Amino acid sequence: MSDAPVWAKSPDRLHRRGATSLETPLDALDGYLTPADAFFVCNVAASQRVDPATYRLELQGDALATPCSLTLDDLAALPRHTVRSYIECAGNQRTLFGTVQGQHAERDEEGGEDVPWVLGGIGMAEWSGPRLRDVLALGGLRETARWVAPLGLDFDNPECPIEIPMPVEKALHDDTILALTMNGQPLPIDHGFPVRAIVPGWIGTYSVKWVGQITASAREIRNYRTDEYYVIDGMTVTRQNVKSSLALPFPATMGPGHKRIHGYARSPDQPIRSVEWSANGGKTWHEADIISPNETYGWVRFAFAWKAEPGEHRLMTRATDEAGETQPEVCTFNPGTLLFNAIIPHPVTVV
Ligand SMILES: Nc1nc2c(c(=O)[nH]1)N[C@H]1C(S)=C(S)[C@@H](COP(=O)(O)O)O[C@H]1N2
Ligand SMILES: [Mo]
Repeated sequence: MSDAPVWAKSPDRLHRRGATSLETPLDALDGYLTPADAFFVCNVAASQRVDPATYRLELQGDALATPCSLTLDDLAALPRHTVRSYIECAGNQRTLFGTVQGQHAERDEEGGEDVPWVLGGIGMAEWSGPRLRDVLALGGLRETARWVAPLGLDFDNPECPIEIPMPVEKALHDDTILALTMNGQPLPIDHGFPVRAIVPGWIGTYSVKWVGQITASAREIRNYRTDEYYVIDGMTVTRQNVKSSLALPFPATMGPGHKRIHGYARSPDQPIRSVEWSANGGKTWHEADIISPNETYGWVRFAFAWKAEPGEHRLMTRATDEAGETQPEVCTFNPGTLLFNAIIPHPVTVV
């Protein structure tokens, strides 16, 4: 690795997780979109520094009739599409398998590092840039195309090329874009400057940062992440699942009195129908208020009033999306500790 600092932004507002990742303290957020300086970072190595002047996006592969090399101006000249989407690491909340369910990962040193996320391996932003399908059209995408794999320029990593193949249907989806901006500003270095993929609803790893090459092929493109790492029961994980979590430290401590408790709930591809909360172990549930936009691909911010009385409490929340998908009481364990989405009994001590 070079001598450049691991992150371009200050890590001070975030929790360090492993050598190269940063977790958002959800309790420090007060709105719908996550500001870039508070947005979590899930990096396999140091953030890549890319020179925009010499940057090229190489389009290649047997499913392109006219492979080509594009500049940033070429990308910026295409019609822009804006998507408000959260990105959540597949391993977000993985430590809760241990702290809530008493289950511990069986794989440690082998393969990639399991980032020890608590609640904040997630962020919500407005992304804008050309649709991936319009970019692929410049390379003359053939009917034979089955797989499309963006490649990250952060080659100086211990794992492998970060080249994440997705089926062509997802690559051609209306809302799959190559983002040039985040929350109306050029992409920050830590979030993929100058170009990143945004693959809404799918686990964060598909949203490849610092994209320098895209391969389109009739043949399956293999990668460690999709073959081995992000796998449950032999199946590659793609879609996220329905979750809710409180915007409180885990565990939380607070003084007594009337409180307004906040949190975030999300479904990968549906608006949220309801968020319920319980302070008595799930015997009775009450409706929380949704106090933000409620959009496909977005999370929602919710709030409820709770009278904090001295003692030990467990506050639970349960989200249900418009399709009726809801959170389980227990999340089935998987050795990769991925996709933890059980109802969380959030420990709160009132002193
Ligand atoms: N090139 C590259 N892209 C990457 C990664 C990476 O390490 N290198 N990490 C992925 C993972 S695992 C996640 S969860 C998201 C996180 O996006 P963020 O760092 O902008 O929050 O980026 C993805 N894209
Ligand atoms: Mo991740």
